Amino acid sequence: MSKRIFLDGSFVEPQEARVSVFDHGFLYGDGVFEGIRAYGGRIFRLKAHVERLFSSAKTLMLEIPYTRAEMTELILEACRVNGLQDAYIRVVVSRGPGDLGLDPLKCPKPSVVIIADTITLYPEDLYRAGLKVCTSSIRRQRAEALNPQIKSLNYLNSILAKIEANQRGCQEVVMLSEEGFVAECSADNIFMVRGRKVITPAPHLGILLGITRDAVMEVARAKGYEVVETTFTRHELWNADEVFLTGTAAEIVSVVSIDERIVADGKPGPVATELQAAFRELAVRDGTPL
Ligand code: PXG
Repeated sequence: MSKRIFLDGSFVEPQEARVSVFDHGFLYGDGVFEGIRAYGGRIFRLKAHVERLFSSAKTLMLEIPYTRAEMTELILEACRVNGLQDAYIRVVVSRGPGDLGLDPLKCPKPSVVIIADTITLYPEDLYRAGLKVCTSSIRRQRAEALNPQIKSLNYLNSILAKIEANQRGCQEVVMLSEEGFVAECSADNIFMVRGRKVITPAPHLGILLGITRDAVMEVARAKGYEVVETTFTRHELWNADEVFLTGTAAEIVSVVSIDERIVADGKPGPVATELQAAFRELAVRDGTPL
């Protein structure tokens, strides 16, 4: 069954879900988005996603034409109208139609789109085998240029890195900060394990503050690990006991090879496996019911 899509005030059939070619989301990547998951009839960390959407929009001075409560309800409704218990939800707020100049003042009405559908990012055997990743020559853009905390429609920095991953036969790509420290991946945050420490790049390195990252840090603390947000280089990453990635789509996925260095014994490690199970357990229990 085709999924009905929320567009500017009502749920419409997919073939009617069209936005203008004059929309500055299309012309300039001027807009914000969220990717959200529902597990077993509950939307995971819905409040945090809505909050991040509004924060991204605030920085861009993009006025979302709904309150946080209304947006929350619309996201829940997008799952309900499509009978989805498990879903991947994409919320997009773009600057809306304007003229051909980039001035946002010429765009009086933002476009709001909510697509609720299903997703599988990586096939299940990749979770069992672990990912091969490489470092991109493209540095994560610095916060002074475009803060990676803004989940904007302009993903070219990530896409340029992802192109390199594709060319080298890697499933994801490590992006470094301008200074050369490990920052994050093209669409995932990164963690490493050393003994009982679960370590991830600190926010000041210029990363998207992932909602899965947050949940994984919580879960790791609850399991008795010491969680550290810090600065580290690829040397530490290559020599870690384990490396794994986190993201709404990927959840938690192990990395077994980085820049042709095999991580530990080349198999997904016990900590990532334990945290993955704990995360999945949290995800079905913790969300906002539909
Ligand atoms: N870093 C970046 C740059 C991201 O785009 C994450 C980290 C993880 O954040 P969350 O809040 O999801 O834990 C993201 C996730 C996808 C997809 O379909 C994911 C993202 C963007 C576009 C597509 O996997 N963002």
